[in-house]
Amino acid sequence: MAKYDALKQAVLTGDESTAVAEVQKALAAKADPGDVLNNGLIAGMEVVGKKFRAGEMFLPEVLLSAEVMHKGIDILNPLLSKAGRKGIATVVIGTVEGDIHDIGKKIVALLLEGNGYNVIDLGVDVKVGKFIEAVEKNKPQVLGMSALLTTTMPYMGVVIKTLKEKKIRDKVKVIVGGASVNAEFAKSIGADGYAVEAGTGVELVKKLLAAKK
Ligand code: B1M
Repeated sequence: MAKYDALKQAVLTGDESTAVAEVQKALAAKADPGDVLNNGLIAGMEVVGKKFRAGEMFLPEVLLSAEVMHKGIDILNPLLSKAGRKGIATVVIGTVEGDIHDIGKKIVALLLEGNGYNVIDLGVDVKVGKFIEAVEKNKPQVLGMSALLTTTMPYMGVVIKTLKEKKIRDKVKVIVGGASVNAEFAKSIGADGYAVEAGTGVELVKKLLAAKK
């Protein structure tokens, strides 16, 4: 059996007790928490995404898989954060108003934390006022927005426009992501960057901050 196969299978079948046991077993065997996240939990969720697109899984099953993945992430979270907490820079992140998809955003936030960034996660269905308030109060180097619906992605443009109106657009790099977003759209709304998945999201943040220096 390949590494983390049992964990991936537990995410796929929505088997919480096995998933929790497999995460604990891997950690007890001194596995790297980031490896368990990427090659166990996320890899399992990727299979779920593929099966859903192929019509082989339905929303309630996907939701159950997501919950199981979150239980695993909850165990890994303190270890991931502790491993990399250097506080290189601050990132404020949230899923935009009208959108409650939080799995991808949470993964991006986790990987950023694992890479040493301070992450302030505003959650889901975040209104423009809350984004602005968080930028003004915390003075992050990066603002990240996630949207999974074609109906909610234009809201990212509303936030950027408001940052400009408040004259704080040049104080923060803005990155966007989520299943419905692409590089062309990101450019059209004036974002500084777009990432297709969490790993490239971290690379993008590093690149933008290095260019700022
Ligand atoms: Co929703 N949903 N959903 N859903 N859902 C999608 C997005 C959809 C594509 C499914 C479909 O119809 N094929 C579709 C959107 C269609 C469209 O607009 N084009 C859809 C719809 C229509 C809806 C509802 C409207 C359904 C309804 O009620 N009729 C409704 C909307 C609710 C709302 O938000 N107001 C809805 C509800 C839900 C659930 C609540 C059931 C659940 C969300 C649970 C939760 O998040 N807590 C759900 C789910 C699970 C999905 C799918 C199946 C999976 C999303 C997911 O978690 N993927 C999704 C279909 C799909 O994408 N295949 C679908 C796994 C995750 C790891 O990937 O989120 O893409 P993702 O994140 C990636 C990258 O995109 C990137 O990194 C992540 C990790 O690699 N990334 C970033 C994400 N954010 C980033 C930010 C960055 C950088 C990278 O920088 C800031």
